[in-house]
Amino acid sequence: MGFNSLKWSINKNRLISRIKELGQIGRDEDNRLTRLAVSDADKAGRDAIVDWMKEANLEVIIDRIGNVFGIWSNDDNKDKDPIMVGSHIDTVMNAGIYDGCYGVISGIEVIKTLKEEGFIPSRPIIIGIFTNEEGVRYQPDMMGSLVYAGGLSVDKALATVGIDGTLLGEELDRIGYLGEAEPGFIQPHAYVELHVEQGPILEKSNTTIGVVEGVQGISWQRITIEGIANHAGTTPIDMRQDAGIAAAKVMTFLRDRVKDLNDSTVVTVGCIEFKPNAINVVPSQATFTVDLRNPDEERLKEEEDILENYLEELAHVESVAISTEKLVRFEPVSFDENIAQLIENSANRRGLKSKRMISGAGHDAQMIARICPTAMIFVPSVGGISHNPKEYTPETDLVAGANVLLDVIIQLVELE
Ligand code: HGY
Ligand code: MN
Ligand code: MN
Repeated sequence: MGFNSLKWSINKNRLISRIKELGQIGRDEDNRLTRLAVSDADKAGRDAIVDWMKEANLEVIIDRIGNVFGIWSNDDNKDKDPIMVGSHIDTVMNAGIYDGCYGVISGIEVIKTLKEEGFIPSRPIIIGIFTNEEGVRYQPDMMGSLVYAGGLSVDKALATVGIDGTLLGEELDRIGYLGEAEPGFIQPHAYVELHVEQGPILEKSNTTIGVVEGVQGISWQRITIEGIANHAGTTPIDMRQDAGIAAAKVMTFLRDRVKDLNDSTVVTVGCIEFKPNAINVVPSQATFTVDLRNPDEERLKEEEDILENYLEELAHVESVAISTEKLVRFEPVSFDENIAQLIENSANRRGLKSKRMISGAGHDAQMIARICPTAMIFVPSVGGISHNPKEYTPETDLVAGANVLLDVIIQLVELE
């Protein structure tokens, strides 16, 4: 490698100030950060990132699903497959400022640093923002990267109706990010995503760098339970067809089962809605989501089957009708060992403790791994907290992670 990049470091003040600046975009009157995919707040965040891409003299291309790419290429290297870094800037409700944003801003920072150091890459380097990684407003999650990787047709994705009844394609057009490039228009030579861990593993082991070897499988489904509305005061308990109680039984069944399993299965019921949702009416309908995850595909399938059997039995016991709708199903993915090595070597050279691990959270890298060698770099989340305004990573760790990304990009570019 012609450059002793070990001495190179990204510009800490620029990195931290941009993370904080982006973290202010999309706050409500109570100062809560919510930048749901393809919302006005998302537009404002995208506009800020595009400004930083242009300030870095990158060519900006937007594809049909609204993925945004900043491209650094020259006449000598423009015909070679690029090294891509990226992540997302859409958030959940009342979010932290690091999830996704850290990886995007670090990607621009790495390019800025390489330019300032006079580095001339033998391959183009691209920084990408993928649309709708969170999947809160429109499902599935990791939508933009899934479309980019060919796992979902762009027309089907654009026709997605959100939880607020809006059409994704219309919203993309409204915020000015309905691009023209065909998703997948550039075949990356490799993809690296830098992200906060969002869990407790690195902090608990007092480790700075996570060398992420893969992502666990994800199963999202919506369950609807139909009972019969009745009077809360006059209806004896044994005459009720109570959708609410049936839903509560599913939730406690799942939690107790996973707790007893005490393995790597996790389950979450994050959304629930009763109808008619009145204090003195036995619920006629309960609709809720189940997020099941496991790093082992066979085990994840097993848990899905066990839930399906439980629902069949519960319908009889509670005299209710139960239907399910599959929302998302991603198998576990394994990342590229060579890139994992590069991450580990960089951490070692920089005197940073590193640890191999699997990601509990879904990421765009999970999708891009379908089309090119891919890996992820994690830095610790204090208290393992994420999807929460208390999400926090110390500045020293943010800088360390971005410097490891810098090293890995240089080496990927230099390796033939
Ligand atoms: O659900 C996830 O793991 C990611 O935050 N979209
Ligand atoms: Mn994320
Ligand atoms: Mn997230």
